[in-house]
Amino acid sequence: MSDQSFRFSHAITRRPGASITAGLRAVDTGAPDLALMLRHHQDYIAALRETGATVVELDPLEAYPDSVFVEDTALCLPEGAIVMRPGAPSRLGEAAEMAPQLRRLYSEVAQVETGFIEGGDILVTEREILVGSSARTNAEGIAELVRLTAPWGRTVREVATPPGVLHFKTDCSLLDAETILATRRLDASGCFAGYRVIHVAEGEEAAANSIRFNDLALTPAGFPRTAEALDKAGYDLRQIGNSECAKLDGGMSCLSLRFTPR
Ligand code: CIR
Repeated sequence: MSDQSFRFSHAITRRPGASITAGLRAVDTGAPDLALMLRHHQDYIAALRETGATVVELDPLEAYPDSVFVEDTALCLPEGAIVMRPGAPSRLGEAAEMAPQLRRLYSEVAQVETGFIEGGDILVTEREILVGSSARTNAEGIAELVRLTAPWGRTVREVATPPGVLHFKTDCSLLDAETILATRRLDASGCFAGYRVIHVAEGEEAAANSIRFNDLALTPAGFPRTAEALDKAGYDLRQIGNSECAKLDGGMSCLSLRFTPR
């Protein structure tokens, strides 16, 4: 089995700007502290670089308060990149800002033309692309994903993001070619049949938004029982502070686009 779903030569990140305080959130738990978020962001980038990858750091986009969460703007596969169409009206324009960056690294950059779809709802495994329908990702957007990836021989499987959960990957992440880290509530839907699933600890649901990036697994700090389980399972962990992004429903996956352009 290949490991292209978690081995990457590149990542793109975008520094948060002062407008981050206007970022979207389901529940208001207070304004994020930009200085602290920037420190966490630097720790995150350092961990990505530690694996030998090239990390492109983009400047803040003050017009788009949520633009630090670059994952939602594109899907990057080895065959090509696809610019998303975010379902949050305040984020729609962010995707167009990412397109020129992708064109620098990819010869093929496609575009979702209709409907809505955000990268946070897409989990790429070795065998398939899982896409969760959600408040941000609708049937038309999913149909576009199918249309654009079919020529690359990719299989798309539609699954459901649990009600009240922002994105599909808010509740799961890929750990290796056959292992998924997930909340019990998402795994209970049966969407991971055929995969090995490691559950986040009870009460540590926010740890499910982690990433496998080359030899490392990046998890949000503050979830000791899940970290212990992952450590025991043999993953090399880096626990990254996420208190400020968490106020805006963001986690490890949201903060980067990860890819190896062919
Ligand atoms: C939003 O609501 O769009 C942002 N505040 C958080 C986006 C998190 N992105 C992700 O999970 N991929």
